[in-house]
Amino acid sequence: MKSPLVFVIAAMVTCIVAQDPYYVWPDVFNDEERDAFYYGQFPDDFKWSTATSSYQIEGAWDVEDKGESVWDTFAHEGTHVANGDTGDVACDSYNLYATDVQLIKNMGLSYYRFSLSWPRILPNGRPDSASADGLRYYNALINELLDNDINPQVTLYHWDLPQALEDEGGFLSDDFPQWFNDYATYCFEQFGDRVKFWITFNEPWIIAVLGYGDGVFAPGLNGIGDKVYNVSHNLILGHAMAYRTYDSTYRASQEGLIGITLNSDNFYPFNPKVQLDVEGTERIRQFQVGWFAHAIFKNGDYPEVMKTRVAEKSEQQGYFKSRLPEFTEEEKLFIVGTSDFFGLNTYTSSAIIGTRIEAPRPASWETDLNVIPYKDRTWPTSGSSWLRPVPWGIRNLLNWVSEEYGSDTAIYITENGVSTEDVNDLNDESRTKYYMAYINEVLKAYKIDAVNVKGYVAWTLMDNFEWSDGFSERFGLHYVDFTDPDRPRTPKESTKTYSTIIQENGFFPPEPSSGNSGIANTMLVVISLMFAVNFAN
Ligand code: GBH
Repeated sequence: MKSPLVFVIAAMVTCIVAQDPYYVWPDVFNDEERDAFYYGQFPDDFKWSTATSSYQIEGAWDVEDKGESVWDTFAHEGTHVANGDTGDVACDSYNLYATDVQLIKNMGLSYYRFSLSWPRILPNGRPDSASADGLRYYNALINELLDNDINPQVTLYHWDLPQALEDEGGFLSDDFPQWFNDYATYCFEQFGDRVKFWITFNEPWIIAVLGYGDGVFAPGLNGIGDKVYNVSHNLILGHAMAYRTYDSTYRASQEGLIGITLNSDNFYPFNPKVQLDVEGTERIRQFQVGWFAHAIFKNGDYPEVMKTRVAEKSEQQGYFKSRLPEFTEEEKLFIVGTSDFFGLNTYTSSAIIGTRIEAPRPASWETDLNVIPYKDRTWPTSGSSWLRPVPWGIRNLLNWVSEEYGSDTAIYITENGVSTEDVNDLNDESRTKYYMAYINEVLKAYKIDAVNVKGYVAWTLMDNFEWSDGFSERFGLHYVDFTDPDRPRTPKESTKTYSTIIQENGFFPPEPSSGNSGIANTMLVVISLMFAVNFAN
C-alpha cells in the first residue's frame, strides 16, 4: 500500500506547486525563458522610493524673492509647451508639501526623491543672493519627511537653471562648474546634516541635447552639432567639482552618498546577425550613456568611439578642430571616480539599425553616431509616443551597465514609470502592469544575474507638469485635478500594487487559487494522514 500512496502524494504536490508560468502581457511578451514571472525578494536594505522634480510640482514661481528659472522663461513664452501650459502653480507643492509627504507615507515608502530649485534657493544663482524663504521651504519639507521616517534623496539639478546664470551663458560658460560647485556647497552646508543621498544632475543628455541642441526644452537653443558637446563638458566638470567638495569637506561629518543620474533606453541590435546593427547599438550606448559615464566611472575621458567619430567628421565638415572638447590630463584625474553610485532612469527600449558613415552638414549629435532607433509596433503603447513598455529591456540595460562599469558599481533605478492613455482613469491597469513587469525584471537582474541594484524609484508620486507636453501626459501614482484650485490628489489603483510590492520587498508566490487546488489541498491532507497512520502501523 505504501508505494502507490507515495506516488499519489507526489503527483498532488506537483499539481499544486507547478503553476503555469504567469505573464503580465501574455499576448506580447510570452517567451517562457525570458518573460515568465519570477517570485522572490530584494535584499533587506533595498531602497524603495518615488520621485518628483521642483519645476514639475512646486508652483509658486514668483513667491517672495524667488528668482526665475529658464523653465519659467521658456514656458511663459507661450509657444513651447502643449496648450500653453506653465508650471506657475503646477501641483502647488510649495504649499501642499505636507500632503505630499502623507501620500508617500501611505504607500509605505521610506525614501522620497525630489529636486531643489536653484533659483528658489539662490535667486540670482549665486550664494550672495541666498533666499531666506527658499531655505525655510526646503528645511520644512526635509523635516516633514524625517518626522515621517522618510529619507530624502535630493537632486541638485533637475533642469531649472537660474535665468540670471543663463543670461551669462549658462552651461556654455566656462564659469559654469564654479557656479554649480558654489550652489552645491551651499546645499551641503544647509541640508547635509539631514540629507544622506545626493544626485548632482538629472539626465545630462536631456540638458545638452533637448535644451541646447534641439531647443525643445529650456533654454531652447539650437546647437545640436557643437553646443551640446560644450554643455556636457562643463556639466561633467561641475559634477566632478561638487563631488570633490563633498568628499573633501562634508563626507566625514555627513556620511552620505553622492552620484549622478543618467537616462537611457535599452538599446539592442535590430538584427543581431547584422554587424552594422551590432556596432550601431554599441555606438549609441557610448554616445548617450558613455558620453558622461565613461569619464566619471572609467578613465576621466570620453569613449574612444566618440573621440574618433566626432574628430573625423568635424574634419570632413571643415571644422579646424574636433567639435568634441578635450579634457586636460589634470582634469581627467579630477573627474575619474566621482560617483558613489550609478543612477539610472529608464522607461523603454529601442531596436537599433546601424547606418553607414557619412558626415552631412550641418553637423549633429544624431548624425555623428549613424543609427536609426526603431520601436517595434507590437509593443504595448502608453500615453507618450516615445514610450512603449518593454519589461525585459530594463534587465538587459542593467546587465549592460553592470558589465560596462563594473559589477561592484552600485546601481539605483532613479526613475521608471509610465503615462497612461486614458488620463482620467483612476483604475490605471496599464500602469499596474508596467510596475509589476518592470520591477519583476529588476528582481531577475538582482537575483539571477547578480547585478548590484540597490534601489528603485517610481516616476512619479503624482501627475505633474510633463515639460513640453504640459499637463497633457500623466505619469502619476496619484491623480491631480489641475482644474481645482486646491489641486486635490487621489490615489490611483497602481498605488496599491506598488505598496504591495514594497511590503513584500518583491513578489511572494501566489496562493494556489483554483477550485481544483482547494480540493487537492484537502485531499493531500487526508492522504498524508492515511499515509502517516499506515506508516506508524
Ligand atoms: C524623465 O526624462 C525626466 O527626468 C522627468 O522629469 C520626466 O517627467 C519623465 O522622464 C517622464 O518623461 O518628445 O520625443 O522629443 C525621461 C526622458 C525626456 C524621454 C523627454 C522623452 C521626450 C522626447 N524623457 N523625452 S520627444
